[in-house]
Amino acid sequence: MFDSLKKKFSDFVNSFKKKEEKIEEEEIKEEEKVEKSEELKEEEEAKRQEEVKESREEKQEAKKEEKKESIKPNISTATKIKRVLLKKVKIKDEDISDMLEDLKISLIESDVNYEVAEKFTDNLKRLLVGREVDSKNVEEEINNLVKEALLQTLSKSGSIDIVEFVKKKRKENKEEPVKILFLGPNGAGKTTTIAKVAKMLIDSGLTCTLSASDTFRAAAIEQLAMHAERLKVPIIKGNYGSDPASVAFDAIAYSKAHGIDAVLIDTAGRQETNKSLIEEMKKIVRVAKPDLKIFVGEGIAGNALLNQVKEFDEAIKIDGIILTKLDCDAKGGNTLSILSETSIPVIYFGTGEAYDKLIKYEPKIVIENII
Ligand SMILES: Nc1nc2c(ncn2[C@@H]2O[C@H](COP(=O)(O)OP(=O)(O)OP(=O)(O)O)[C@@H](O)[C@H]2O)c(=O)[nH]1
Ligand SMILES: [Mg+2]
Repeated sequence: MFDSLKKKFSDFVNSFKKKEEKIEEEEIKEEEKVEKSEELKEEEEAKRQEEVKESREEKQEAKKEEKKESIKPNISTATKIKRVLLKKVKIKDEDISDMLEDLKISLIESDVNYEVAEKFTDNLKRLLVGREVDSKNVEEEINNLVKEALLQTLSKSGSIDIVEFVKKKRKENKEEPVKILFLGPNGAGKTTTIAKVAKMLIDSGLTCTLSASDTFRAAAIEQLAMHAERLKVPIIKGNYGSDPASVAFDAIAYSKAHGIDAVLIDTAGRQETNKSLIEEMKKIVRVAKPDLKIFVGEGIAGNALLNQVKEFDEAIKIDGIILTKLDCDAKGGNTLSILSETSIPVIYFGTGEAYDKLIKYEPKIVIENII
């Protein structure tokens, strides 16, 4: 009797176990199903994003092509007849007047200052009208002359490679760190650019200290300190409201004592119209005696940028310009305004928020954006 009870009990336990196993199996299957459907969803989302990206790129490409199409000479009938008969033809006003108008609009749309765009196209007209070009390639020759004129203006005022500059200065003077001051209007990207420059120096085997000389804006010190921590570089800070020049002085003294190659000095954003803040800037310059004073401006700032550059230059003499946010629909056309109206070199473009998004200025980037 006991045996039969035992068997019954064991059968019951076995069937219960089997049921449990079945439930477990079903649960696992269910989980796998959910995982698979999530994976599928992720794949579909990635595919969708890829498609959106591709279509955006296609549209941008099409836009570029459209633009290229629109900025080309519209050769007059008289010139067309002459080029059949002659080897060389002279460019006439009516061959290029529409093209120059299109170019002017394109320049203004690319953030070139209006007067600069007008001056540039007027000069171009003077350069082109009456010029003899190969009759078989009139359009191509005119296009090349336009590009050449743009290139000439955009390559006007040298360049500065910050890494090479620091290396050279340190070779000349091993006692002193190289001091680089960053200044410019509010929110232009000074602090972010400092972090990018620090990364560039570190990657080239150089050392640097950050000077938190923006003691004015709330959280400015913490913002720079966060970059210092990420980049593992020393930072010298003061209290909010303390003298920014004395923070820079301390950072220089620290770097000198520790044999550090460069001091990157952050400053508070200021408008060129604010007299007392410009005076404060002058004091920082007097105390820190920077080797480079770099103006950081937004590539998307149109006419305002040229005024800012001129005013800052007048107050403290700027050595170089970094234009940021070129990834935000900016075409860098204001480079043409700066290089036409001042002799200050544009040295780098900021093309994103990440540390590696700082590229050397190249005229061809702007030319490609304009035409
Ligand atoms: N897309 C893009 N964003 C940038 C670039 N450079 C800076 N930024 C962003 O612009 C904003 C302002 O940058 P900051 O570095 O704080 O500017 P700042 O000039 O130090 O600002 P203030 O100290 O307040 O005057 C931040 O959100 C940055 O991430 C760039 O090249 N591209
Ligand atoms: Mg800042």
